[in-house]
Amino acid sequence: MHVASLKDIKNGKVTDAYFFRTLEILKTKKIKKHVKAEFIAKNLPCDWQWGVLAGIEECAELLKDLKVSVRSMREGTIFRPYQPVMEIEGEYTDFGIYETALLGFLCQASGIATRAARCKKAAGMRGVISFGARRMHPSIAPMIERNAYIGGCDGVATLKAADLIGEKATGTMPHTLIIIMGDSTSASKAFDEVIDRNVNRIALVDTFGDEKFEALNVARALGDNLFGVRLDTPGSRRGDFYRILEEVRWELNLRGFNKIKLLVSGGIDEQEILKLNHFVDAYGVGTAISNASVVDFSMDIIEMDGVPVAKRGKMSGSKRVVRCPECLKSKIVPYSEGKINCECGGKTEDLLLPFIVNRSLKEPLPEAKEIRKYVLKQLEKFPLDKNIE
Ligand code: PCP
Repeated sequence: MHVASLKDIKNGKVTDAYFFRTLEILKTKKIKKHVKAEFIAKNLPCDWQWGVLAGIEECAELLKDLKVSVRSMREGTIFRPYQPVMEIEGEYTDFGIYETALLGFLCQASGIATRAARCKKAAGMRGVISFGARRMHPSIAPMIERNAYIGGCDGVATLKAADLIGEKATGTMPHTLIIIMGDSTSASKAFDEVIDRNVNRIALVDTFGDEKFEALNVARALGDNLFGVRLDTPGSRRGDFYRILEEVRWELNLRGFNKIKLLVSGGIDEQEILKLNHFVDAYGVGTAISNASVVDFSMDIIEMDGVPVAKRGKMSGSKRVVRCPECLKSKIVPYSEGKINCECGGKTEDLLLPFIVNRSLKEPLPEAKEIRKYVLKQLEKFPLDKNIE
């Protein structure tokens, strides 16, 4: 398989060669520099106003064995452009070759978690299920879905990812089952007879016939056993999806099937969700999350032998990021700055906290469920696209 193992990563096999050459030069010239290097994103994809930090748990896996001290934002922290999300302190030659891998962990995971959070913010209490593993290399499916979950998705579709987050895999039924069984009603009946009763019965109603008639057929066939219907209407037939959903909802309600939920999938993202929320109870989101734009983090030295130094375009010196828990306004200040109160009168809290000290984690790593809760809590106060700062 064309993928690197954790052993490859730890052995620096996925490091850009020029970091190795830098190491070779410094070692040959016996140059030892004690540095602080910070990770920031100068901007976010698609004009996002905020990002969700993810990938920290995998960074810990790499950093915990090195002679470094690390300050980091908690995984799941909502951050802004230019805010340092992690800072490594130590001999540059002890961690420099891991820049490629550390950035890879943060950039992709944070893009996925942020897109998931945006979809969840748009959907509110409605369900958002990660359906996108099939769009990416299977070896990273657990990473994709774990970060979709901590970003706010209510469920994941693949077994390995479900194990990773300590949840049951979620899903409905594929078109394949309807094609093999002949129609939605036969497929739904078979599903109802065979599948564990704890699995919601969600019938797919767009394979052969019109969604509203298929939905009525399976509703009459399964009665109270039917939890919901999924519409994955092909693009060529999708037309005005809002009106199709309105019709399906109307026809089901007219015949007393008010409890039956409507789920949609196929080309769904936060904008589609905002359009369809009036009728939809849950969304299956694939490509928009699994193929989310990466967050363009970079790692740069900002202090050397205790002296602030940075390349052009970067602010030198070690920093703190403080945020007011009341109004969630945040600020970047020099590390040496004293207590900071928020203009709203609130006491600010530090977001960049000691994470690894003397080769050990300051605190045990949080479970995925806990990180998700933390993200959802913050999301209550962060609008989708308006800047509250
Ligand atoms: C797809 C499948 C994916 C959905 C759509 C994600 O339907 O259900 O999970 O789509 P997206 O990437 O556009 O968000 P099909 O390809 O019809 O597959 P199936 O019959 O297996 O449901």
